[in-house]
Amino acid sequence: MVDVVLSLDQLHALAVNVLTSNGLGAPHAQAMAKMLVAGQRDDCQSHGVWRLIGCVKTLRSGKLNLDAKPSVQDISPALVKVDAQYGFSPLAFELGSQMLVEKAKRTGIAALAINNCFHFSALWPEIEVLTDQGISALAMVPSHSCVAPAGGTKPLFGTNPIAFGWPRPDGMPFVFDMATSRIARGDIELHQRSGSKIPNDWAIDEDGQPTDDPERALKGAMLTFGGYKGSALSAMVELLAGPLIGDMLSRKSLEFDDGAGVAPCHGELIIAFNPSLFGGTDFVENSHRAEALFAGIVDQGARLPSQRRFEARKRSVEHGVALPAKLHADLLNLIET
Ligand code: NDP
Ligand code: PYC
Repeated sequence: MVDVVLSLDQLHALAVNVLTSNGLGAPHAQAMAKMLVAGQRDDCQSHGVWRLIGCVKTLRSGKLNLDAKPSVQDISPALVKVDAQYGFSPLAFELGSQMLVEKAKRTGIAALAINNCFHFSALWPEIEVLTDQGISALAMVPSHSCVAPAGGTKPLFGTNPIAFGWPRPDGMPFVFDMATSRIARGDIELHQRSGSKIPNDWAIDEDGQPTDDPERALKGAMLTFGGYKGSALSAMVELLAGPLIGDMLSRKSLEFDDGAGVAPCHGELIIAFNPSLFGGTDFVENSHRAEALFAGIVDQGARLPSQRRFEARKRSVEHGVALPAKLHADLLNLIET
């Protein structure tokens, strides 16, 4: 079967149609479609429009507040909280991020804590909203328990991504966005969908043995990246985006799911830094130092994180995106008439 090529506008319209026809309120549908189309556009397959399948399962589960009105609370000069009211996360971020930027610009450092959100997207689209406004940022979320701590064999942590962004004066920002597991769970699910094997160092099966079978990996436990180092970072994500902000650990989020198999519900923490306040009169000099670091990476033939994504973005803006015909058909089938 040949791929189906869609422009980004066509893909956005399809995603909105899938979401609204399944009952999601229009502002949420717009924010979610923007997020998933950005993933597809940047060739981040694990968090692209394939996620609409799980999204619709969540919409139909009765667990999500379809018309949630996120409430933004100005807690202190450096802290804004958004209660997502058990809706999806992208609209909550959109509504809270402007106050986050204003606070970071005034105080030098500020945090946005989002509570009670169903979250299943990549973090770099949020980071780029901040770097576009001259802000450096760090974001993290737990998910559902599916990753064993280093030295253990049972799921405890989520895949718990950490993303970081640094604005650059003349070009795309420096951004990395990575699961603290070996790979995003979405990647294993995509291997399951296509019937292909996975590398046998991504996960262990239910008996604690390495496996190359995505099915068995999903039933067993994923592994952290970098052994005990990734394990410690994953625990940090659980703490900072969980108990610190008054929200669920990945284990609790899975209990809350109660077998429904839908998107994880929990909190998110985003910390924003204003480089011009931190740097003061040395701001320009500090920017040059940052650029020298990036040059030191690329000048030896290494690449910057996000470089692959930015190249994919350029291609997609020019030529649209090619969806496998089966995925396109599956998305059309999700539309309720
Ligand atoms: P990858 O391991 O594919 O990539 C992680 C980061 O490393 C990216 O920024 C990537 O940039 C960069 N990178 C990859 N290869 C290189 C290289 N050779 N040199 C320099 N940089 C490189 O991603 P993950 O599987 O860890 O995560 C994928 C996505 O899943 C993330 O966006 C994450 O937010 C999302 N996720 C979301 C979760 C949630 O609960 N919401 C849970 C877990 C993951 P590039 O993109 O350009 O390749
Ligand atoms: O791919 O690991 C993942 C993931 C978990 C929640 C959303 N994405």
